[in-house]
Amino acid sequence: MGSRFAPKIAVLVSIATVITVGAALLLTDTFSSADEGYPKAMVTPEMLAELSLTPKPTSEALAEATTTPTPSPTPTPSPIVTDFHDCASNAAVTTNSGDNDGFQLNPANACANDIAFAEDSDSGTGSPHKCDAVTKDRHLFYDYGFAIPAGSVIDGVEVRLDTWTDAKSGSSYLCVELSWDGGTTWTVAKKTPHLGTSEATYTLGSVSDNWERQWSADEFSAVNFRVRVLSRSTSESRDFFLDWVAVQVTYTLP
Ligand SMILES: [Ca+2]
Ligand SMILES: [Ca+2]
Ligand SMILES: [Ca+2]
Repeated sequence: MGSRFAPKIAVLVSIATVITVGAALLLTDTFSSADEGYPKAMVTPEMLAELSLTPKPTSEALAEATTTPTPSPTPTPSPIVTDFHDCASNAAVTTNSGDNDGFQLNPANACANDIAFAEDSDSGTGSPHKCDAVTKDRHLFYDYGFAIPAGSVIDGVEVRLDTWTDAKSGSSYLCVELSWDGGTTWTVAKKTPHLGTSEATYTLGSVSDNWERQWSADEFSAVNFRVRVLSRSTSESRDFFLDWVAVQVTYTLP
């Protein structure tokens, strides 16, 4: 009987030996090759299967995915500023305007920002000292070359005056009125502070100042839009100089 089972026992002993040696080698590898003396992590097939599973979406994530996104609000169009435009035409007002010759010397010089200027010499004939007086000179400037798209909302109009006088006495200033119908009807007047004896820049109106009326785009055409500049002073010997009368419009596209 002992001889009958001897080969099987030998096989079992061999298997046990292999297992023992294998375990010893594994332990040796585990503890001898770890960098800091820690054992290598053992990853089981179950752990691998767990790692490779696609995570189930949570109910919150599903709700998020199926919610219709909120549409972005339509952006408000930004106002457009034309920059200051030069005039291309001018004309003295020849009735009810003091000497009735406006800026009689080189009036077109007021249509460009440079060293050349227009002059209204010894303006007017007397009081009262206010914008709507008919005793002082007036001059029209127009044809500003605006091309504002129809339907635009006009946000503001600015008139820039580069101007000065020959002396400080006379509390001199300039008034400006605007027309939208070729000179038939005029806005309220705005005026500069008292002028000095060297060139200074004054801006009447602002990017949000409509001069007390609602404008339409076509009212800035060469035919319709007019600037009227009025020289005012308590002195009849005052000379007014005007380098530039420019207009800038701020508008918003429809
Ligand atoms: Ca004059
Ligand atoms: Ca200037
Ligand atoms: Ca000029």
